[in-house]
Amino acid sequence: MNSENVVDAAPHPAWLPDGALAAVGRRRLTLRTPDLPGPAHGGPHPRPDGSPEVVATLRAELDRATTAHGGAVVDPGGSPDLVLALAASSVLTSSSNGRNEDHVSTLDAEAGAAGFRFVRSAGRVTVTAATPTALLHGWFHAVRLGEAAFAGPDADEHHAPAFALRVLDHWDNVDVHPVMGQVERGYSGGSVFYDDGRVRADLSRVTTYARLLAATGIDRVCVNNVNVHAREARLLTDDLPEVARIAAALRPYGVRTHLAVSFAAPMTLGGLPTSDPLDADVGAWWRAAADRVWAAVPDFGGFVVKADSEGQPGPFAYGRDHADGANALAEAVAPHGGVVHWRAFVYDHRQDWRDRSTDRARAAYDHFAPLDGRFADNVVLQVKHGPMDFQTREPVSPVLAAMPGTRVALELQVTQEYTGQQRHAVYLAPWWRESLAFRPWGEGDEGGPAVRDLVASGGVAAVSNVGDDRFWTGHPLAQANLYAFGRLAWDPTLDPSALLDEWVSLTFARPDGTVEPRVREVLHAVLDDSWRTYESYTAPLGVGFMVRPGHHYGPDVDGYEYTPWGTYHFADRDGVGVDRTRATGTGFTGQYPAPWRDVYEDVATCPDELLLFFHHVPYSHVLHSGVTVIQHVYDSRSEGVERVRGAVAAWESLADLVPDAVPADVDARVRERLAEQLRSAVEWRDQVSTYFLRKSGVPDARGRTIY
Ligand code: GCV
Repeated sequence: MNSENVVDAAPHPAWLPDGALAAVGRRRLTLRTPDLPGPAHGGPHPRPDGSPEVVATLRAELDRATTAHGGAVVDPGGSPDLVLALAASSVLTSSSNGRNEDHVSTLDAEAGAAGFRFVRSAGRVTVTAATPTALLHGWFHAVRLGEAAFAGPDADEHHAPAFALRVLDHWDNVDVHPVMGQVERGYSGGSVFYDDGRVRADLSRVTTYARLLAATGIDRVCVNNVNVHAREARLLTDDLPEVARIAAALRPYGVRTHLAVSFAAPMTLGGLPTSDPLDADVGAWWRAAADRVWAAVPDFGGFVVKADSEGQPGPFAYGRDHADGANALAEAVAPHGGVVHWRAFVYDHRQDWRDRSTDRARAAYDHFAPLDGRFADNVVLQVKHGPMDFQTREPVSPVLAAMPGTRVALELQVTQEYTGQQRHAVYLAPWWRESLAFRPWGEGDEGGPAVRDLVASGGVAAVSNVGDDRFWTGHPLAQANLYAFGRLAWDPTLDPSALLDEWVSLTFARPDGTVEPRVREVLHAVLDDSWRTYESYTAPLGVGFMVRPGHHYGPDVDGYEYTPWGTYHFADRDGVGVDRTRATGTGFTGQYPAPWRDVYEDVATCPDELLLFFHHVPYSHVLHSGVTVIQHVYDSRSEGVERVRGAVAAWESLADLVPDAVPADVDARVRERLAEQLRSAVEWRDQVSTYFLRKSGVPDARGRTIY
C-alpha cells in the first residue's frame, strides 16, 4: 500500500515518541504546585497561561512518562530525581529584551515570567517556574536533555525565551478554497482544525499538536488563513463558540489562540457602510467584536491582519495609511491585553511587466518606513524575512532595520512553498539562523544589533507546515523544520546542526531512549546542507522564482516573466539579473544602512549568492568563486543533482535498520519523497541549463548534455 494512503492511523509521534521520555520516565518525579499563582502581571484580564489546565497536563505528562518507563511519581519526601515546582517569580531573573523602555508593556512582563530555572545538584534536578506554562517548558527541557539532564557537574541555569512572541500562523481555510484547497500552500493533507466547511468535531489531534509545539517553546497559534474569505471571516462572530473549542484544545499545553481577521469586517459582518479606521462607528464595531472574542476565549492572543495586499481589503480604500488601520484594531484589543500582528507584505500585484521603474522588493520599506513611531505599542509589524516572498535565497528585508520605534516581528515560512513543498528534503534552519544573525549595520561585534535583537519585542512568526497527514508534515523529515523553528524562536543563537541532532535524538529514539548512530549520521548527511543543495539546482544566484505559476512547484524559467506579480529575472541573450542599484537601477540598495547599501551596490563586493538579486550582469561575468555566471549555472545545477543522488544513496544505506531503528512507515514515505526530489532536481537542472544555453549560446565548458 502507498504510505500516502495511511490516513486513519494514529498520527506519527514526531519528536515525542515514548522512547524520548525514557530518561525522565525511569526516574522518581515530583510535581509541586502549592498554590496556583495569581494574575501574572496584575492586569485586569484573565490569566494568559491556562493555569489549571496546564497543571493537569503536567500531572498527566509525569504519569505517562513513568508508566511507560517504570519510574514513579513520588511525594517531595520520596527522594525524587526530578522536581518540578511552581514558585514565586522572584526565583527567576527577568529576561532582557534590549528594547527602548517606552515600549515595555504587558507582553514583556509575560515574557519575563516565561522562563524557568534548572538546578542540578548531585545528579538530582529541580526545575522551578513562575507559571504552569513556563514549568511545562522546563519539563520539556529536561525531556530534551535526556540522560544528560541528570549527568554532569552541578548547575544552576536560567532559561528564558529570547522573544516575547513566538507564533505559528496557519494558512488554513474553513471551506475548501476552489484553487488553494483546505490549506493555502499546505503540503501535508487537510487542516488539523477544519474539515470541509466546519471546525472538526474531534479536536484531539489539535491537543497532540499543541503538545509538540510546547516541547519546542511555541505558545501562540493563529488558526486561520491571512487571506480571509467570506466563510472564514465569520470565525470572528457567528463561529466564536467553535473558535472557543479550538482554544480549549490548545490550552492544556499553554498555547494561545489568535485569529486572522478581515479589515472589511465592519462592513461584511457588521453591515456598516464603511471600514474607515478613523470612523467612530467602525472603532466601536471593532471594540465590541473584541469584547465578544475575549468573553468567549478569555486567554485569546490577538488578531493577524493582511491588508491592502494581494486583494485583501485595507485602509488605502479610505485614504488612510497602515498605522491608522492597525491602530484602530489595536485600540479594540488593548483592554484585553491583546496584540495585533499587522503584516508588512504590501506591494503592487498588478504591475506592468514593461515598467522597469517599479520594484516589488522596494514596496514594504516604501510603505512602512515612513510610519515608524506611529504604531500603537500592541501592534507588531510582521515582516517577511526577505523583501520579495520566501524565496530560496533573498537578502534580509531592509524594513527590519528601518523601524526602531515599532515593535517588529520576523516572519518565516516553515511550509516549503518555494523550497520543495515538502517533497524535497530541505532543512531550513541554517537559513533562518543566518537571517536572525544578520547585522544590518555590519558584521562583527562592533557592527551593531543583529536581526534577532531588532525583533526581540515583536518576536517571530512562521507559516506552519502542519496538516492532517499521518506524519504531520507530508515529508517526515520536514518535521525537523517545525522543530527547529520552535527552538530558534526560543533561542535564536542555537546551532542548526545541533538542533538537528536534538530532533534526531528525540524522533528516532528507540523504546530505551537510544538512537542508532548510523541513523544520526545519515540524517546529518541528508539534511545539514540540504538548503544549499536545493538552491544549487533551482533559480541561480538569488534571482528567485522560475517556478510554475500558481502552484509554485517545479521549474518554469519564464513562468512569471511577463506577469503582473513583479517577479522578473530579465534574462536576454547577453545577461541576466535585476538591477537594483542606486546608480543605474531601481535604487533598492539605498534602503539598507551602510555598509550593506554599498556592499550590495557594487558588483565587485556583492556576495555571489545574491548577485542576480542586485545586478544585471553579462553571462561572462566572473564570480568571486572564479567561474563565469553561465558556467556556474551549468556546474551548480549538475552538482545539485549529484548531491540529491548522494542523499538517496545515504538513506538507502539504512535499509538493514528498518524497522528497528527506522520505522517502516517513515522509511517508505522518505523513499517515496526522495525519489520525487531526484526526478524534480533533474527536471530543474535540465530546464534551467537548457534555457540559459539557448539564451546565451555559450556552451558548457565541461561538455555535459544540455537539450
Ligand atoms: C497567504 C505568497 C503566497 C500566498 C500567500 C502570500 C502571503 O504570495 O503565494 O499564497 O497568501 O504569500 O504571504 O500573504
